[in-house]
Amino acid sequence: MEKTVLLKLLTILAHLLCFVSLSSSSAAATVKLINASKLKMFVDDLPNMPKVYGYKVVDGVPKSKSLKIGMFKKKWKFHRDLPPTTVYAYGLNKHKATIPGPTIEALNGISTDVTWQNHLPPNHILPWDPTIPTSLTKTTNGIPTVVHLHGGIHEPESDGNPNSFFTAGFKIKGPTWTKKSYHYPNNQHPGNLWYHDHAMGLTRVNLLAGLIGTYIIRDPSIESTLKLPHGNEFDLPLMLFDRSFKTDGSIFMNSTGNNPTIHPQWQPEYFGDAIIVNGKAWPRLTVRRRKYRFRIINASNARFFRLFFSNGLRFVHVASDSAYIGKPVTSNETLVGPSEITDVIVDFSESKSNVAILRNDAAYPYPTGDPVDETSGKVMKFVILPDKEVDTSRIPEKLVEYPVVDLSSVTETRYIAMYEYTSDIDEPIHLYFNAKPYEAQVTEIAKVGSSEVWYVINLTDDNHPLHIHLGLFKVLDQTELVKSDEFKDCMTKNNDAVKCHVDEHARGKKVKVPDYEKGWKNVFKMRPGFVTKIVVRFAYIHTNATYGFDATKESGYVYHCHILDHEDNAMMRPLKMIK
Ligand SMILES: *[C@@H]1O[C@H](CO)[C@@H](O)[C@H](O)[C@H]1NC(C)=O
Ligand SMILES: *[C@@H]1O[C@H](CO)[C@@H](O)[C@H](O)[C@H]1NC(C)=O
Ligand SMILES: *[C@@H]1O[C@H](CO)[C@@H](O)[C@H](O)[C@H]1NC(C)=O
Ligand SMILES: *[C@@H]1O[C@H](CO)[C@@H](O)[C@H](O)[C@H]1NC(C)=O
Ligand SMILES: *[C@@H]1O[C@H](CO)[C@@H](O)[C@H](O)[C@H]1NC(C)=O
Ligand SMILES: CC(=O)N[C@H]1CO[C@H](CO)[C@@H](O)[C@@H]1O
Ligand SMILES: [Cu+2]
Repeated sequence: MEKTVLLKLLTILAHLLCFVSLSSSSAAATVKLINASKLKMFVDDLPNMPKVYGYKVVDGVPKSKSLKIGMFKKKWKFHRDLPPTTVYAYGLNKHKATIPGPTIEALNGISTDVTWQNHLPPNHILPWDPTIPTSLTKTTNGIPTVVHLHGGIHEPESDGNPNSFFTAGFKIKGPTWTKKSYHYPNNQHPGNLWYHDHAMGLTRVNLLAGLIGTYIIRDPSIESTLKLPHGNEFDLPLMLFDRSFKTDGSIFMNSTGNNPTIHPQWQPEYFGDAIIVNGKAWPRLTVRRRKYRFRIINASNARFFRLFFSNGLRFVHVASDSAYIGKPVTSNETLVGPSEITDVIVDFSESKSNVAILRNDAAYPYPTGDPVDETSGKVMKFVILPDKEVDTSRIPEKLVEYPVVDLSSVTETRYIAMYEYTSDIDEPIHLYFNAKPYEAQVTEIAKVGSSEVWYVINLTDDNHPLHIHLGLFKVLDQTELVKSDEFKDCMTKNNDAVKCHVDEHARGKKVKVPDYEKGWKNVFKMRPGFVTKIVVRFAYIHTNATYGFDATKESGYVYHCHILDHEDNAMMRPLKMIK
């Protein structure tokens, strides 16, 4: 605790020191931006990110493995006609580092240890903000980083707590830092995870700079019988994000806050005008006339994607976030919130044309913001070879059924209200859960092995993707608030959902949860003006077993909004486990 107080004092001191130089440099900057719509689309091939195996095979038997993965500052070409961009990239070495980083392949039951090494020079390439709760207090001391494996079920010391950050060579370590090498047991259900930076107050800029990558856990005993498309050619992660660029190729992030007298740099939502897939702007992929599996990860700071194909091809959902769903669900479009993962089969043999454009029509901010234009409305192009192929992969009738949660076993009910605070000029200053900053004493204390019901009450105008570390959840229902202004007034005064009679206000229209999102999730889009009821499980969902590690240790876990700009300021709260 004392360390945290000290850190806060240092932060305040740093504000005083940094404010002048940072704000004057941002005011002086006259940036020349690239108009993304002038970049020719579909000229770069979709990269297939390098694979790194989190296990080794000895005499035919898979065994645990230790990896060293670094973070490097380097140049990256996002588009044929863009100058090389300075980025931060994960990789086995600087030369091999990519954006996104290598895809880590792990096996169920075989643990992977990763020493994440920071090789970043001291000055950040993007405008951070010293006035939000942050791990970066001076421009010259190194860039704090810490890796979170999103969707992972592992001990707190390996969870990448925002205050477990470290700079190059582990020179500066955050107050909750405990170890260099992270241990991922991989004992969970098979599925899609991703790793990304999580440093306090820097998540949005560290990810924007490129610190993201895919992590897949496979379980051959379950997946081999499904016979879904597999192998390097037919089973591909697609990591989507949006970025804006300056004419010199550097990433553009506005360095003037929307409330500059309060936060000189922080803006509530980052949107870029170029849509990037696996590190290339509007790439193309030549595909065979057969089925493919795409693990689509939305790694943008704030952009939602509602994806559909220009030629009517459909998505067959097999999983959402990290877990298989019970049965495949077919849809013509799919909405992916920040950090959500959708896992789909696309059968190109059903295509009537030889070209399919993957498009996006989600407004930004979602759902009430601006419509997309021709530029942000396109994602990538598939060129479909003319000859139909023999395809031995299939879409089974049943996928993977997990034990159902017995709602009578729920031991705790919580109300999680989302608040946004605005300034005199009606611009957001910060956002909190339950009117509490991150540093306020932990209020969400859950029992290992238990199930809880959370009512998530969205009192803001935005859709916030809620992400819970460690636990998985199912969305039970979404109900609109009636007399919502009266309710919001009461909540603003009392911050007490029971006293404000949430049950009498949660009586409006119900919005159906799409079938493909009815499985176990770790992120869900919380609609504005709605109460979303979820059941959270703190145990393995596939066996119902409790964790084989001590989840009760410090630094505990967190839950947060996955719009990174919100998470950083500070729509995030601690989550503590007890026995
Ligand atoms: C970018 O270029 C397009 C097409 O030429 C034009 O319609 C649009 O207004 C430009 N956008 C900006 C921000 O200059
Ligand atoms: C940056 O943000 C400020 C404050 O919101 C705004 O006035 C300015 O136009 C923005 N600059 C660019 C280049 O978008
Ligand atoms: C990605 O997530 C962001 C933030 O939640 C969201 O705004 C955007 O629509 C998502 N995009 C896709 C393609 O899912
Ligand atoms: C998808 O189907 C729904 C319902 O049939 C329809 O309302 C929607 O317009 C379709 N979307 C696209 C992109 O075709
Ligand atoms: C899973 O475990 C919990 C807690 O021990 C128990 O209440 C629940 O009934 C179990 N569910 C199944 C499907 O076994
Ligand atoms: C867009 C929207 O529905 N906004 C609502 C969010 O919730 C608050 C409180 O219930 C309402 O006041 C907003 O109108
Ligand atoms: Cu996360």
